Amino acid sequence: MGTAVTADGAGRRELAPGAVHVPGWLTMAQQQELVAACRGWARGPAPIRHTKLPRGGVMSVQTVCIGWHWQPYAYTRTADDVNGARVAPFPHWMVELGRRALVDAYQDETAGDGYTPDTALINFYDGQAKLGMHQDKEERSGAPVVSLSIGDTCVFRFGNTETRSKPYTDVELVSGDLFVFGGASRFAYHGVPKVYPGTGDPATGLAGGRLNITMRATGLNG
Ligand code: MD6
Ligand code: FE
Repeated sequence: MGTAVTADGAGRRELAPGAVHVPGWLTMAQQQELVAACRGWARGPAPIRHTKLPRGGVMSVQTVCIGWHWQPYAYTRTADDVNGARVAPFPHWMVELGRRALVDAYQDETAGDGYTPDTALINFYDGQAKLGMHQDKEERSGAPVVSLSIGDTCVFRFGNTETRSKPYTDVELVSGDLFVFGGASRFAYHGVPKVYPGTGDPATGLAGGRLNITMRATGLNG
């Protein structure tokens, strides 16, 4: 992966303590590399699928995991609700990308020190896919979540830590944007109520749809 470019002052915004949006953080080359990597993981060892929900439904978003496999509501090393395969390892280049994300989001050269994400959920949105308000709380670590968006623009709804309803702030996440969820915002509710089809640049390698990568530290061993 190339070097992260961030023009400070070019729209970096702290929505709440620890929750930072950095527009245009990924270069086109980085977006292309991420799309290619995600395309590979989507094929296997545990193929991308619509995650089954405990009450019998399925998510409209399609998800593939690396490092650890997430299904509602636990992490395992094997994709037991897909094909039982052990998921692909979490690559070191993505650890480094996550560390650079924290440095740039928090404008602090030391913010990435000691950050070792060990899983990523890779979400793909096509058609009418969306994601309801939720907290990411299966991790036994309060380390930040680093979110990267590629492809179609979406509305990202950033809420509060108490309830899945108002108050919340809607932000548009555009291809290349970084969003870091840490500190006092780590367990805030959030969701994706809308994706705008056809707004992404096919030059990323994504002909359509929206890709979102969230890296996390699970706090699990083994
Ligand atoms: C998405 N993102 O942007 C879904 N979770 O498609 C998330 O659910 C998310 O962006 C935790 C932290 C950042 C996120
Ligand atoms: Fe989430």
